[in-house]
Amino acid sequence: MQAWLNKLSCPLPDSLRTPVETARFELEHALPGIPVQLTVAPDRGDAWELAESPDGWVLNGGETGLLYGAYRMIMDVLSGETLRPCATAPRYALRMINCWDNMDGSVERGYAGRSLFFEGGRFAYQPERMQELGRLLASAGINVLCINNVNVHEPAQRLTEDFLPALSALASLFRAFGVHLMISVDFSSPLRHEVSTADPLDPAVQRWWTETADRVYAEIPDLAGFLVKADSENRPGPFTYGRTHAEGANMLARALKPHGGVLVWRAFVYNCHQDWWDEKTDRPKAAYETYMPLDGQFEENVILQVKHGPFDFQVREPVSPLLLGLRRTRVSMELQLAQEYTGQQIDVYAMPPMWQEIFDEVPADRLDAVAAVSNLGRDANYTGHPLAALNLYAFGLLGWDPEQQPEAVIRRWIRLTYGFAPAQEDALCALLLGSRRTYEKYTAPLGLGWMITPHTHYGPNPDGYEYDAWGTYHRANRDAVGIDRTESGTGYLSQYPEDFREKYKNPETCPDLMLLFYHRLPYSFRMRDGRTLIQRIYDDHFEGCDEAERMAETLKTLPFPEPDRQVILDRADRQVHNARSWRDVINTFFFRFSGVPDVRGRILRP
Ligand code: GCV
Repeated sequence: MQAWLNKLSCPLPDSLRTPVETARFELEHALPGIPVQLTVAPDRGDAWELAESPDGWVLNGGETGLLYGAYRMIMDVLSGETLRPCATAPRYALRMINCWDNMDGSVERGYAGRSLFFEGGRFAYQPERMQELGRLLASAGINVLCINNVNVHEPAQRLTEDFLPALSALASLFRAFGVHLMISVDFSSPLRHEVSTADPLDPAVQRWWTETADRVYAEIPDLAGFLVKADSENRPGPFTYGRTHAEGANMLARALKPHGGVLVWRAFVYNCHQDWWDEKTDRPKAAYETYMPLDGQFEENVILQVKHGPFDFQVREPVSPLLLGLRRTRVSMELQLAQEYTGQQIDVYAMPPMWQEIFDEVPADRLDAVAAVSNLGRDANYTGHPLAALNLYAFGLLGWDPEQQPEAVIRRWIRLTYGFAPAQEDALCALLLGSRRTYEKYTAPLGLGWMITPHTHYGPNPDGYEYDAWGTYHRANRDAVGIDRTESGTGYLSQYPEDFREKYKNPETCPDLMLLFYHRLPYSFRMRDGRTLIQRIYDDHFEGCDEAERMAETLKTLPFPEPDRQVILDRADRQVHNARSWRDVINTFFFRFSGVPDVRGRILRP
């Protein structure tokens, strides 16, 4: 079972070494009746062009371009579209998947089984599955795969001698699909190799990293680079030595530079030991405060990777002010396919509508790269929930061209994956398009986020993080809820450009769905449609739960093939259970605090 390419049943031979060989093989086997001449233009990279000739088609492109073009032709034909001459190049040079896989085989925030790459502290993978994965990634235009967790644990932390040959063998499987591997490294690694410090300005540390990069690149010359999580959630980093993140990142970048590697440095830095009494510190401000003063100080092969929102992949967050502010730094925007806070691949949650909102806010020329935390695992269908494969596919397509409309992407995925009749395709498409909004309605209200069960992050717990150290407070009491993030409050909003501030600063005009992100409001606050804030919260939760119930009914009517059908229906039942639990817990929480009954007399627990 290969998600959207399940119609391409031809197994891939071991002999494939280059993207051009793979392009040729795939075209010959998937489109045997369509003559396609491949012409390589090495300098064109990922770009490609398709033209008609008297004998058929001519596909011209860089080596990887030909592969992307071949998959596009195949998917056009498989999804019933007519081949047309066209030319295209990706908007972002790096389209990266970040796996949070540990070498013991577990996956941090993984909801699709154990690691595809590791088990028992070693590399352990099925070569055929790696080829299938290469095919899936390349067909979606994804070109970088970081295989290990940003929280680097042993033995990856050590970069041991046997790590590199195994990494090299894996890299050669993905090479045929134009997918470059990347590895997460631990900033304190030198300390594990008899260097007494990890201070980035210490010559012994610099030497250690240079030699390490030389060793790594001797084995894997086309490694994309290193990914680093530093000074974040208790990971080591330059702050220990009184150095800035530019000093830390640049030291590593210089070691990679002779090899053409990039250093991806994550900007997920905040105080995770906050005192909940402290009302001055506001976690969403942290990344901007840390990195804006460093804009322009990074080496040119450093890419700063910024989560799309200022918190951490909540259902609704504003776009990170850092993404709008940085001008002289190369930037990657990080999305999360793993549904950590969005239903854990049990609840249906199609991401393209959410991403469209994000891409609309970030000027296209601000980004060099996009990255997404993986939703992959060893489950037969790769993504746990068969419908979650849409998110992987859509990430690749939008990383190539962020202007593609969610509906078009979703329809194309349905056609490739299930080939339903038009009415069924319409029903599934509508369900997927609405799934994020539904999920949003039955979980934490109006931009508040975070009312989840601590640590596992599935299911409701309104006070789960309220008296904790993670900086994620709603501060609900009997009169009001939310945090004032305008200039009269924490000042977060002043990290944005003027037009953005104007849009959100006034609760009377702030878009409803962001209201409680920016404002602290009494339950009696009048929404623009005349309802009170508390009534809006109740209504959304009743509505969201009703919608989840209807989604489950719709899913039952659709002719999914087995084994997908069974998995989808089981998970739909669990989603309904989850939605009812959220509705009841959140509504009860607010009812108990406010004492305000539902105007429609629906039952709330006293
Ligand atoms: C990999 C959140 C997640 C962590 C994750 C972290 C990150 O805090 O809960 O599991 O760690 O984000 O993005 O680094």
